[in-house]
Amino acid sequence: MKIIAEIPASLPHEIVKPISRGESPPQNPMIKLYDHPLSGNCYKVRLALSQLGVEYERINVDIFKGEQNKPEFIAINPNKKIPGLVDEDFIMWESNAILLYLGRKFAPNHLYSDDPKILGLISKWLFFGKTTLDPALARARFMTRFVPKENQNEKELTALREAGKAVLDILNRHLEKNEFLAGSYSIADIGCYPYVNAAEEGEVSLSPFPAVQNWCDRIRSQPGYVSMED
Ligand SMILES: N[C@@H](CCC(=O)N[C@@H](CS)C(=O)NCC(=O)O)C(=O)O
Repeated sequence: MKIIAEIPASLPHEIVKPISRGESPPQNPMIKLYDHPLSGNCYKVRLALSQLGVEYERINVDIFKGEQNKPEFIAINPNKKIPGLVDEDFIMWESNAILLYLGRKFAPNHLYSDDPKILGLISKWLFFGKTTLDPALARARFMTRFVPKENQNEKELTALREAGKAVLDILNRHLEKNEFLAGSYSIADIGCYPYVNAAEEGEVSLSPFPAVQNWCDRIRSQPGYVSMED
């Protein structure tokens, strides 16, 4: 399989070294992550790479300048969205699929399991994340934070915030009885955390959901945790 994986010269990039200096899996050549600091979908991949102890190359795609629409990026993701991940001659896009790929690639590790039931639970929450959670909470955050007030659609925003609360209610009920989404801490939590943690940027309060707040605190205390801003 031969695939283009050249870094477009126009995109700034840096090497990110893992915080935790445990057993690092061999990485040659280095994984490349096409990324943006304000993207929750990219952040979940950065968080997973950090907690897996993987060194990687972080390449900034300025989505606010439309760099995701350049031919060199479309060659990586024809859907014109970040994150994109290039591992030697293998390309991945779709953030939660990337989490599954990284979890399996670096197995065994504490974030992933091949046990059919655990993998089923992990997949369930990652699919819920993509089909239900992110479309409500990520979209509410995007509309509130990045769309100028005069272009915001209040009716749509209200519906998104209500959908976001319904998602948080589902999570809260689960987390009242469970420390993490799929048993122990896993890529399922990493996949769902970024837009829950950023819910208030979309004016969806976390206060009515204490079990969700405690879960966010538990995630922040996991080894190798990095924040969205790191
Ligand atoms: N389902 C995709 C969504 C990716 C996505 O929406 N990325 C945003 C940034 S968070 C993006 O690239 N937006 C630019 C655009 O849509 O033009 C995933 O999970 O990877």
